Amino acid sequence: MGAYMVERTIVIIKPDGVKRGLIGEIISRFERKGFKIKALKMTKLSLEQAEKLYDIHKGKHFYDELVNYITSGPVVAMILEGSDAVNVVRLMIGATDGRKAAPGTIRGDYSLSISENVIHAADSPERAEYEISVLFRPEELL
Ligand code: FUP
Repeated sequence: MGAYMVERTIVIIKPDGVKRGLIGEIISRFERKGFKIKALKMTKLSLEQAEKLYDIHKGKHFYDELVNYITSGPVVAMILEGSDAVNVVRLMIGATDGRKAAPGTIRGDYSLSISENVIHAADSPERAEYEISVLFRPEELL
């Protein structure tokens, strides 16, 4: 029910996606879908940024591996804007485990792993704003 809202979300192409040369492919999918790219950069996450990004997973068995992994190499972070952006981007990236993600989704097409699953995207509008504040400085936003 109700009208769809134009919202923004954050996507991070993870170190495996960058190393494997999937940056262009992934950005292209979001552009063709109709999202506006509102910010875009390649960066390497500090330990502090990684711990903030994954604060909700602290204490879980995979937390240390997760933080080590996301800080292991460059990532590409972008802010996308469009109708119902958070949900639509989550549909486009697919289930967490690349083996279970539907074909046609980014993880479904490019990953066979739960930890090296190519891409991260915020799972709520509130979380998107928080993660944007972790990855981007105010002057980097349009
Ligand atoms: P998602 O929102 O699909 O990225 O998935 P989660 O928030 O559940 O998990 C965040 C990240 O933790 C995943 F991208 C990969 C990693 N993870 C593991 O490495 N092992 C697990 O069992 C679950 C998640």
